[in-house]
Amino acid sequence: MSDKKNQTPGSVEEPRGVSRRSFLGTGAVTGAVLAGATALGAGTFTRESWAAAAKEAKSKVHVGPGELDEYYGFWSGGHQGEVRVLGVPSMRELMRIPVFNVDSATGWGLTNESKRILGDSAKYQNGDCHHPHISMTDGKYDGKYLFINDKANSRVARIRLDIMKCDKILTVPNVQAIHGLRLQKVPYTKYVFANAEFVIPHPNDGHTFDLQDKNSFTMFNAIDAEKMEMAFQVIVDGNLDNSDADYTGKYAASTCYNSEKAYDLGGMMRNERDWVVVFNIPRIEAAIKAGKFINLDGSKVPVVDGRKTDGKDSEFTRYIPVPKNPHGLNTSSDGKYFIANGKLSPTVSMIAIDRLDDLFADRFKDPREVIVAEPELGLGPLHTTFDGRGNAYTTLFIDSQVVKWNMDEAIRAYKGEKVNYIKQKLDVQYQPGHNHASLTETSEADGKWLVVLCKFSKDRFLPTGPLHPENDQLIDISGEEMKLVHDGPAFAEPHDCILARRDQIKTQKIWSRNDPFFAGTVELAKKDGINLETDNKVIRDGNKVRVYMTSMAPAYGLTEFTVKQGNEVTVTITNIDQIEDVSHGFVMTNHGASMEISPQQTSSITFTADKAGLHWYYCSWFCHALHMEMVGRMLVEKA
Ligand code: RUQ
Ligand code: CUA
Ligand code: CA
Repeated sequence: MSDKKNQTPGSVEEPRGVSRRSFLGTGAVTGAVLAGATALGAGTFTRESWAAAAKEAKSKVHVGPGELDEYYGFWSGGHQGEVRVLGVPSMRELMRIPVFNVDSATGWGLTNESKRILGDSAKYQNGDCHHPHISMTDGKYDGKYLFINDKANSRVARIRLDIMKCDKILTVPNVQAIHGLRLQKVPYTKYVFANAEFVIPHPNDGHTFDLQDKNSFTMFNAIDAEKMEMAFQVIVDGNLDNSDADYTGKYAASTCYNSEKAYDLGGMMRNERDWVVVFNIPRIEAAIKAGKFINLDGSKVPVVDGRKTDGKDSEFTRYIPVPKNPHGLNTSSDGKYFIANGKLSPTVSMIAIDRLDDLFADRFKDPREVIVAEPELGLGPLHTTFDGRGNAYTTLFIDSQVVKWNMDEAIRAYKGEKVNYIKQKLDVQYQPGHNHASLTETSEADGKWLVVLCKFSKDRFLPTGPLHPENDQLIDISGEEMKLVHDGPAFAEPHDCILARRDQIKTQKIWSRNDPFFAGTVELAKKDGINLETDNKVIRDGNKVRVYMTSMAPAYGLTEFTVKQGNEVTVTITNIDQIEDVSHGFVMTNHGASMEISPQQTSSITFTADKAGLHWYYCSWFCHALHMEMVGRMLVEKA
């Protein structure tokens, strides 16, 4: 039966005659299983509030044709493996940056340049991105790099924001599943901090499968952000989920949901409290400098042991008990608190960063003395973000809400004062994971926009079969009241996103001829005595044939080349167009070869000419009125 009352203005008939409430009922199963909750917070949204929000949306979100957005948004592409670039507040998708996936349009994963960057891990064609973060100087985005994790194959990638291409990928050794990822904020992003989630035996060679073995553990990882090499690893108790760094450059903190080191659901929920582990970066650096480290399982990376021994803390870490299976870990933009989100507890735990020196100096009897508040917010708190005005916004997965609360008032309430720190609860659609306010990870948090990344969209969009899009919602937080202004369907699954002011990102209009992105290819051409900007030549080297040509709209420098059947052919093309936006492509039909060649770029791709006969190649980016005519032939002679 159609339930018109609960429809979004402008939406179509309820799909398949199922009411919104019954959709919500289905969703409740997920939440109920997690926390033993009996009902999903269906909320109190009405047709009237949606209508009001929709009206608001028109004025706030509308970015007219030809107008530019105020913010860049970088979205994780989840297990699709890419990074997406959006304009905010319009939520228009501007670009996709392939990273851990294979991309037909740009040739990522197919070209020699991308394979060089992918390195040994080019054999994996999947990835699972969660956490995109922009490099910082003095606690502000410097616009240089964006880093992102790959949970699936334990990698970390770096994207150069001037060209919006991935330029480095590192596989973290001796761990499984890089999940939480955050950057050092101060004095600059020297380290990328990356949590490896799963506990594994060391060496992981089948000698044991026992997670309680003393050599079964996971590690906290620090990566040199400029070199994209491992800096150090820290062995920890329990597992690691999310993390963040502080505004002094001294501490990083991570949540652990599996302090039990269990291998099953029941086991992982056994303890009422798990913990936040805090890392003392200067102490770790000092130990490594003094040579006090070990190497693990054949790797050269310095490793220190941050586990407790006989209940005694190591010099590198402190474990702060917090309830229960905590998930997100967020540093408040005022630099004062690490906030651990309770997930199976309705609370978040506020850790005072200015008490951590005393904690490491062992001045407290109980490590929980660093906790200054533990406000109760609702069911399933996952992540918290900040508006720079003293308010925090926490997603409640099970309640399907975002709760706005005041940090100072939560601290006063913890001391026993009667204050209501909760300012507003806003229904979101549905089951939110991450949320992210504009500039929230920096000291410049400006409290304008909040993106809430909902895991379920249910009935918010036209139905697309059993697989639904996610729903990334845009909320105006500039006033006292949060207002939902936009629904944005997204493909699997943008766990997290980050917003930067548009003036913080500076991009190149066309490639520089000496860009390191294709320097390896330029180097090889030099060995063949080729001038890439002028030469159109075929070099024969035994079974290998290297074809060099230019491209300028609407023609390739070579419209024909001949090889022998079975030859390994490398086609290297330099786009000598200087005009912004005149990208060419190269596709060799029936050979699985495709690549982008943007203005002043050199791109190359290698394939086997295994079929005798004539094979057309063509330009794949519409570059000119005569784009269809931008073709050539590969003539393959019978072996
Ligand atoms: S985690 S939904 Cu992969 Cu960022 Cu929290
Ligand atoms: Cu060049 Cu189309
Ligand atoms: Ca647990």
